Amino acid sequence: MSRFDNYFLMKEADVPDYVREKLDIFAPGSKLTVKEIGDGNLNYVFRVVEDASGKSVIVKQAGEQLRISAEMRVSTDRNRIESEILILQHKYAPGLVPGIYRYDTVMCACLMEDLSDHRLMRYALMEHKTFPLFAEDITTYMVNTLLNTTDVVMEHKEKKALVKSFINPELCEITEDLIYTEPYNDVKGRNIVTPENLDFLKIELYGDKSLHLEIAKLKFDFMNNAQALLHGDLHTGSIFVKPDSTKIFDPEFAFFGPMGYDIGNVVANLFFAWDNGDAAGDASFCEWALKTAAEVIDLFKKKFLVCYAERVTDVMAKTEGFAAWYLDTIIADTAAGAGTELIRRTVGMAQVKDVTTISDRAKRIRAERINIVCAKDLIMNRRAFHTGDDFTASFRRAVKTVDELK
Ligand code: SR1
Ligand code: MG
Repeated sequence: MSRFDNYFLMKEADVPDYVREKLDIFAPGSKLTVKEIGDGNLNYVFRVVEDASGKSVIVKQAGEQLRISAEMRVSTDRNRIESEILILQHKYAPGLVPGIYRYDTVMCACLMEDLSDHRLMRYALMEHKTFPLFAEDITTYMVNTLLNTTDVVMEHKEKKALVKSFINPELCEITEDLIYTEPYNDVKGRNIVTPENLDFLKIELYGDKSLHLEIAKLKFDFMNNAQALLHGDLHTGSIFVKPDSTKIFDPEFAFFGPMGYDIGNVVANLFFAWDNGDAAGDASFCEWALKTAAEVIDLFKKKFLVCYAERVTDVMAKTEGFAAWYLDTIIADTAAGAGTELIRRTVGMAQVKDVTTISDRAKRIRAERINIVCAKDLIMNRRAFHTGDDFTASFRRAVKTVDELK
């Protein structure tokens, strides 16, 4: 019998006993220091350090209520999903995800590698730090984790079994609501709108019926196109960086969906980094952010085609012309994924600090409008996006449009 045989939400004081019970890495009786360092909207994250040796481990536990809102309750099974996908991704993208030492479906917690020598990418970007390896690393991660879990590569019955084990209905419902519904109608009254932009958003989002039609199509594609095993929440708060290393973590929204959703999230979050850099007048950082966004698209395409040729197993997927057609649909989905992320982080309940910390009112209003104008182009004209330059040209056009409207 152990006090960890039944679920409860741990406090810092519970964690040393928990870690000693689950892992054998600390010396018996040694002093362990625990700090809760969670920064996301959902979970509790404890860093445990053995004072004498400096050895450390992370314990991540899913609470029954979300940190962002006590009224929102989401299955704690998300911790199993996160642990299992990280174990799988470690196989496909070694070195690019944290190691999982153990996970526990009773306490809904996992014990994982401590990456405290890295920084959360969003915060580093908000200091306008640049990461030359990022486009290479994130595209290797995306091609390897996404393409290898499609029916193009994976044996079809094995893939269907994986689809089943990564059914993630409650976390998907959050996405269906926050990304594909509420930004367009505020149906649950949870949107957060900068008051000076309310009239603009009423016209551009709430009142635009042709936009609603495209979002409806995208919503049902997100829900029904089990193309690949997605990270599901691939923003810069789900990425740790240091100059020579990138680690992608926090895939609790994982499920089988359209891969452009992940790729588009990365691109949109580089645009948020631009917003912050531009408000601070850091032109060279802004150029890096856009150049990197373009490289993410172009490197993804290049590596995708190489990996496709090496790994394709399905006979029909080897048909001449199919790989290029399939990739083109992924890039259109990427444009849509970038657009929906730009919109939901501007009006939805979960926003991004890159934009919300812009203290100059006029600059923040401008940044939000640029994001919305670019987003609509990305969504409405998604099939016209093919190259990295197409994406950054859209963003630059949005800047010009908003500045000319002033
Ligand atoms: C209620 S959860 C809000 C957001 O936080 C997560 O990180 C996801 O991005 C989700 O949409
Ligand atoms: Mg998260």
